[in-house]
Amino acid sequence: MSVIDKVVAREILDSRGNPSVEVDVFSGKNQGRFMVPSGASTGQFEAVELRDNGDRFLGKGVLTAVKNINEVIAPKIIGRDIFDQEGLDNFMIELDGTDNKANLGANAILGVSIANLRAAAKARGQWDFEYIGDSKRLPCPMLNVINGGKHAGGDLAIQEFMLMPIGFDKFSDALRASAEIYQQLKKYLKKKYGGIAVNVGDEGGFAPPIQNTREALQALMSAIEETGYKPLEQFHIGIDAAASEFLHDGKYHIDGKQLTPEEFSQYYYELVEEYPILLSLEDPFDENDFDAFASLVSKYGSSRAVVGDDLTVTNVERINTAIDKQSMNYLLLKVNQIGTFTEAKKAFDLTKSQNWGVVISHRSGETEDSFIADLAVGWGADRIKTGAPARSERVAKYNQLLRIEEYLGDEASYNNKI
Ligand code: 2PG
Ligand code: MG
Repeated sequence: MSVIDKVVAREILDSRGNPSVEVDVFSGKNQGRFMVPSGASTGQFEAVELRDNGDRFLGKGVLTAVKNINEVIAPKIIGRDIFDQEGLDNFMIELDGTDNKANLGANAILGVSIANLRAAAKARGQWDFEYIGDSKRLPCPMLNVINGGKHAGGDLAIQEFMLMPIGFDKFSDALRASAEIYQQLKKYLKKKYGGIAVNVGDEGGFAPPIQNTREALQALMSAIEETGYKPLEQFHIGIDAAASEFLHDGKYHIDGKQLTPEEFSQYYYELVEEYPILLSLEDPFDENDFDAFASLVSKYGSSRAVVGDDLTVTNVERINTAIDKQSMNYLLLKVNQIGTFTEAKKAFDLTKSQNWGVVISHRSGETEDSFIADLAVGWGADRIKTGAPARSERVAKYNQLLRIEEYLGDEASYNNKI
């Protein structure tokens, strides 16, 4: 039997320069490590990310979470079978004793959960994705090339504008084409708005002084065409509105206007009609407005991806509400929204039981950890969203997908379905 011999946690820095948790789990000569990410446009119902408050790191230190791992969790899990992932996760949930991991911290619990999984994969001599599941399908990447909202310092309300390379046979070709467009977009933005336009936001996408959605979409369309690719045939576009972030006093503040929820629905209808390339709409409305989400699903059926992120926070209870109300047809899955591998898998399975799609997602505060690339392949997730094809914490995931594709050779497939 392979058991946990030692657990060591430490405080590290994430891609925004804020502290985060890193955990090592040791079993004999096998070591599993996980670096926990952190969001900015976090959903109200996410599991609790424990921060120290006080003076260190302007209150953002994570030494309490680190201590919880080293002194509370570690002594109680030494000797556990590393292959009993569900047992470990359930044990930590019970030890925490709250329903949102407020005691020990989701950042503490998740670190141990995934580090254990990786130690187990090593013990089996497998890649993480092989240990996680049987799928050999590479996900379609959603590459965030224009950053707005909380991830940038400008006036663009919509948080993310993403390239979706649908019309390719291989992941590596899809990534290459997207990287080419990213470089072309840089030239386009520089020419149109000056050098300041190619500064980048939290996820490596450009943060130009664009103030409205249509202008950003137009920039993307131009970059796709100027690079020689065909909109619709080869590329679609996804957006993440993260709409809760610009809802104030019942109105959505966007494009210099203040829209009621009804007016904002109309705004989407017109946008999709003008830009049929718009395939995926994430968090289009406030995170508690299941009904507004549902109206988009009933209008578009499966011809558009209506994606729940802050709406559902990778939480089966919220996903069940979305099922009852038919509020979405795609789940955005972030492991740190819920805090254990086992619960994330339950969210995945529940979503798939509805024949809905799943996008595995990074956070805006990331690390060089590439676990979510393996997760997306192992589970056979439909899509992965992990930022621009630039900045190492973003490309770490795309690069791991390139390695996996190479390793799988002819057995690899690519999800180029709409
Ligand atoms: C999102 C994410 C990732 P954050 O809203 O989907 O892009 O942002 O990590 O800030 O919640
Ligand atoms: Mg989102």
